[in-house]
Amino acid sequence: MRVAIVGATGAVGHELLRVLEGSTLKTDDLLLYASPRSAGTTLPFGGRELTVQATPEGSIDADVILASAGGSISKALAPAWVAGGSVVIDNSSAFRLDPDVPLVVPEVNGAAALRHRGIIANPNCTTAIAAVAVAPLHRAFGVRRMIVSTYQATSGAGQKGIEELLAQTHRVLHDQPAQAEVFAHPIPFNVIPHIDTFGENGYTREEMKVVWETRKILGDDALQISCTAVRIPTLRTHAEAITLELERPATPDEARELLRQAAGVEVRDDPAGKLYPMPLTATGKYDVEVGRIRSSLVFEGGLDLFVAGDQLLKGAALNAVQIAEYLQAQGALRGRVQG
Ligand code: A2P
Ligand code: 11C
Repeated sequence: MRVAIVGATGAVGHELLRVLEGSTLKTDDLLLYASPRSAGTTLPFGGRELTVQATPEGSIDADVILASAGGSISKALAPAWVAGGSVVIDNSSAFRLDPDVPLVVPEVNGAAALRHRGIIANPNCTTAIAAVAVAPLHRAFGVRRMIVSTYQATSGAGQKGIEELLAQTHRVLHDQPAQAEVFAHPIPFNVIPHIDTFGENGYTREEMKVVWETRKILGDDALQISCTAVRIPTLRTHAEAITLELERPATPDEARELLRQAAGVEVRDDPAGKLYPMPLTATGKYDVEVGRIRSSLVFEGGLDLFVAGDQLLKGAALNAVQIAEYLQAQGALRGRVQG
């Protein structure tokens, strides 16, 4: 099984390497690609140093390509990768809404991955993290309306987002002005209700991704969703407050019990013991933390909850590797090197 990572030097790329090291995906050979700027640098994997190469224009000789170098690279190169016989698991938004491309969170709709025609899309991080928590509730109680407010980490903007938070915080603490480059405004000690571009309806593209992608993953076009996406000065975990109107009423106890059984979820819900989801505790964790589960004061029989998930893991690298693991477990990924 030969696996390639395109965008290996980025924030998600680094996590792909770490997740692959602990993965059940049998990787005999790993190829690393990035921009020409990174060609010749090395990254550690399995006790060895692997050399990064410039991403080629055409096909890549790999069974699986994990792509995380941005939408324009995926759009331009994925067709050649597929033509060359690779299965592409793409972390960008380039193909997510394409009807021929499955959009997959394995705990929720893993079987959809089997219908791929070469490309499988990894969802937007905010969407994937919410879907892990909401899908079991949707299955049991039927979510009719969903209102989401997000608290999104700087890693959502890649390595440069993390670096801007750290460098600017240092500057502010030393009484120097913070110049925003990656974000629309200085991020230290601020919250910015602006992620991606604004659309004609007043919502940002990030907010509309939550709407469009959640419907596709849950397979429910009737689901009504509204999102306010906010950037906050944290490193790499997205948190989300979620309100659900349900078709069949649920108590918080029923929801907690259901979520305790759900794959990919850690119920962390003991307010008296100061136990609830937080970026500090969810960072580095594979499971999405869910807590503050309570009855909605607005929607009778509905629920309010708070969710925190590592944006680079479940929101990106982990989910991508889990898709490959799922395909392999289903016998749908045949490596060139058998054994
Ligand atoms: P590089 O580090 O050489 O710039 P992040 O999301 O953290 O910003 O990472 C983006 C990833 O995409 C990096 O690995 C980056 O490589 C890679 N990348 C950026 N531009 C290109 C390009 N033109 N071709 C291939 N990879 C690219
Ligand atoms: C952010 N959620 O936090 C974005 C990053 O659709 O893959 C991921 C964008 C995407 O900035």
